[in-house]
Amino acid sequence: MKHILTIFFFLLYIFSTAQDQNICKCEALEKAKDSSRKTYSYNYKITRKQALTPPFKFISIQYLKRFSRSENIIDSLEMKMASAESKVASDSLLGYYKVRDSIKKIEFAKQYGDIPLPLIVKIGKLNNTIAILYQTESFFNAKYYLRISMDNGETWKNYYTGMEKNNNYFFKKNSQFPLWKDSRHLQIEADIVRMTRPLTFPSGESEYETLRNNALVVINIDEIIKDSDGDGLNDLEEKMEFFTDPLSKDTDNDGVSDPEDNNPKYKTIDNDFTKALLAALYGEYDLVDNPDPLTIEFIVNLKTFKEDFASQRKRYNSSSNNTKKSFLDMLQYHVMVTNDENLRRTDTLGEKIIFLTSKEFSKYAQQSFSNLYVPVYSNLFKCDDKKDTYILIHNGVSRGETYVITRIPEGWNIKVINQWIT
Ligand SMILES: [Ca+2]
Ligand SMILES: [Ca+2]
Ligand SMILES: [Ca+2]
Repeated sequence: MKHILTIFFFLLYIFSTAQDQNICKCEALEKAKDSSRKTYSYNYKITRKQALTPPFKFISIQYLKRFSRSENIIDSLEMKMASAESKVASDSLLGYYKVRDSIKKIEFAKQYGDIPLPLIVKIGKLNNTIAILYQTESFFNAKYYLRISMDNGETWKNYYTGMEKNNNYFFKKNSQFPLWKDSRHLQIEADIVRMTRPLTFPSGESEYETLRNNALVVINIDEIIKDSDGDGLNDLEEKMEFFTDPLSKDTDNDGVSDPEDNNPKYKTIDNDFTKALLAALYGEYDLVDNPDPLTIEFIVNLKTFKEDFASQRKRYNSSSNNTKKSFLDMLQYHVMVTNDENLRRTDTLGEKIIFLTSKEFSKYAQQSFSNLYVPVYSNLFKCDDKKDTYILIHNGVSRGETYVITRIPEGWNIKVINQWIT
C-alpha cells in the first residue's frame, strides 16, 4: 500500500508545485494538504488470526470434512459475456463494452424478490419464510445483504449482514446445505480469505489468499433483523454503514426518514457558503477569459444563483437519462469524507451521499477497506489573513484540485488551482 500511496502523492506533488507559489501561498494551505494526506494513511492488513476470528458474536464457524469448492462455481453471467465477446471484432473496444452491457441487462432483468439472479448467492425457504442471501453490485466493495419475506414472498424486508465479500468471507453459490439451518439460523459455505494486496488505481486488482476453503458460516439472524427504530434500516446498517441513529427514524430531523434521505445525517441548508460549494462541486458555469487557457475560473452571482443553477442542472439532466431508481439502485451510495459543516449540509442533488467525518472514516475503513478510494474534502478554510479568500482541497480517486474561493461584489469568484489527474 505504501508504494501506491507514494505514487499517488508523488503525482499530486508534481501537479501541485508549479502553480502553488504565485496564486495562493499560505501556511493554512500547507497544513491542510498534510492533513488530507493523512486520511489515506491507514493499514489494510489484518493477521491470519484476525481473519479467522468471526467479526460478530452472532456468527460462528464450523470446518467441514466434505465441502463445496469455490473453484467449481460456474459464473454464468461471466460465461455468457465471454462467449458474446468472442463474436465481436477484436479491435472494437466499444463493441466489446456494448456486448457486455447488453448481456448484463438481460441477465439482471431476471430477478427473484427484486434481486437480479447474478447477485444471488443462495435462496432458502422454511415454511412461509423465504431468505435471499445476495451481494450488492459493486466493483470495489460488494456487501452481503439478506432479503427476507415472512409471508411467502408477498412482502420483503432488507437487511445488511455486516459482512462484505472477501472481508473475510467469500460465500459459495454452490453451498450444499439448505440456507436455513433452523428458524433462527442461516448457514452458508464459505472460503475464508484475507487481502494481501489492495486495489491499485488505475490498474491492478486486489489480491487475496485463501486461509480456509472448508468453512460453514452459521448466522444467528436475531441480531441482523433488529431494527430498533423501525425505519427500515437495520441497526447494523445504521451503525456500520450510514452512521445514523439506530434509535431515530429521522436522524437529522428534516422530515425525511433515514432510508429515504439522500443525506440522512445532515439537514440541508442554504447560505452563501453552501452556494459556493454547490457551484464549485457541481456547477457548469461559463469560464472567465484567461490568458492561460487551462485555468478554470468562473463567477458565481449570488443574486441569480437559484435560476442560474437550475438552468445548468436542466441542461445536465436532459443529457443524462433520468430513469426511476430500482431497488438495487437504492442500495448504492457514495461516501464523502469531510469535516466541513457547510459541505455536509449542501444539497446532494438527488445523489445519495453519506458524509463521514475523518474520525468516522477511520472506523469505516476498518470494515470496508476495499472502498477506501473515496473523495476527501478539507474544511473550507480562510487563507491566512487574506480578506474574503477561502480554500477547499479535494483529493479523489483519480483526480483532485484546490479551489480558491474569493468574495466579490456580485458573489463569488472561484478558481481551480493545483489540479491533478492520474
Ligand atoms: Ca433502523
Ligand atoms: Ca434510524
Ligand atoms: Ca432525515
